[in-house]
Amino acid sequence: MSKTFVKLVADITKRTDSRIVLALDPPINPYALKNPEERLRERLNTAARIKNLLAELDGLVSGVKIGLPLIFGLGLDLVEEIISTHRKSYFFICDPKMADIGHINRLEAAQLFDVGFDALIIHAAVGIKGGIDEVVSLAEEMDKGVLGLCAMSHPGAGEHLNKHYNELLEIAAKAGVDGFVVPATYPHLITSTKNAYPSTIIFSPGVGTQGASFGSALAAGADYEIIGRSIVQDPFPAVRAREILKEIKETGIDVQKIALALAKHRCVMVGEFKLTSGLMSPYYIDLRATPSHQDLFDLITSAYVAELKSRGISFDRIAGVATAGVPIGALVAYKLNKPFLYIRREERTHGTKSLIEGVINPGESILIVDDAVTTGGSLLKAIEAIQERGGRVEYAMVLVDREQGGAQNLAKKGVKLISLMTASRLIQELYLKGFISREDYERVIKYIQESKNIQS
Ligand code: BMP
Repeated sequence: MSKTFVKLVADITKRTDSRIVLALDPPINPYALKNPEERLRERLNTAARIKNLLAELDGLVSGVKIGLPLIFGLGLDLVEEIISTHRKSYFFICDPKMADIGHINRLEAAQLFDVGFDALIIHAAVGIKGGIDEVVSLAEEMDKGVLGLCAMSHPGAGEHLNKHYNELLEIAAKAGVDGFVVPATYPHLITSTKNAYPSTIIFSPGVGTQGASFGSALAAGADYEIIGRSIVQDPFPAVRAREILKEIKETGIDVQKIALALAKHRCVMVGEFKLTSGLMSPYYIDLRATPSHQDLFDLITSAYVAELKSRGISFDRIAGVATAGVPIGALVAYKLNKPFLYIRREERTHGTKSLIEGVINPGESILIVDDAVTTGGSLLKAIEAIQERGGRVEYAMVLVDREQGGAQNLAKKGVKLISLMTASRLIQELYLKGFISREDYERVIKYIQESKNIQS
């Protein structure tokens, strides 16, 4: 156990208040260039870009994890330079996923610790004796940390590695590691690990690009989320990191309680369903019946109210979108002491032929409320109807974002989507609480991921 590493992690986190560890895996392959000068230039340019990136992300992420692609690409001298430039801002973890005999592990570890890494990751599967033990003893001599990899995030990890999770966790713990690497895509493993070893730090990869939602591993019990491509490959990494931090904080609402109540009252189901759009979906969210369950209805409408208050959003009226958005919007408006109107599904065939029932005065700011958003079609129709009556729409609010392009489509119209949870997060909760099987969980998450790709 390295008190220094644990303290370093705690000190930096105190300053940044960020539970993100950046996985620094930029695409690099200088060996594709055959001219030595070009190769060197490529390395120096990459190192300079990384230093700029780390300067930009200062205060937004707490740790940086560097893996073999970057070490191969830059060489350890340049990695050492990067670490020493940013030593005060981050803790640095090396991720060689070590898995050799102890003697070799120790040779590798000595070099990695000497260039400045604060901790490294080793596969628990190599076992303690003549495996992890040599690294842990070296780490103790050099006052560094060791993290035990006990499961992995990709689907194939379920074929063998993750089946042995409990044994591997016990090995890592007995070896005296300072932290565990546990995948966000298998959230029940995080929860059981935290229960068994509450004081050992858990680092969870697999959020963002690999499918688990931001904040979901933390909610399951992890201490840090390891995030790579979602930040590194974004054209504006610092802006993206800020958004992700916000998203992580937003998961602070009673997602667990709401998810449980939704499942109990069968307002969310897993199976085969036809959506309003005609598309098929392996899960279904239907909040039309929520007013029949007072506990759930109160929980949901209170969550809308709390979120609006905490964001300090101001508006003149609330418009509910038929069908489920009408009772929810009406109660939220009542709780906030605001006037209410609603948007019909179809125009009236007589009288005004309007979609809108209620009053809008020209120039007023209208908050739209619905239960869930898929691609944003119904919300866009509502926005248009409100604008035709002279109203302004800055925000639309839903309980669940099905992550199929709704937020992006609204943004194109200048409207910001506020969602209390993503569908991935909801499905994760159902899985953790035993409402759905591992197979169903994987099927739904895969569907959500694939529909996202279709949209983008
Ligand atoms: P990304 O957010 O781009 O998917 O990156 C995840 C990072 O976490 C990568 O550096 C990868 O090597 C690492 N990782 C993982 O994805 N799954 C695991 O099970 C263990 C890991 O270390």
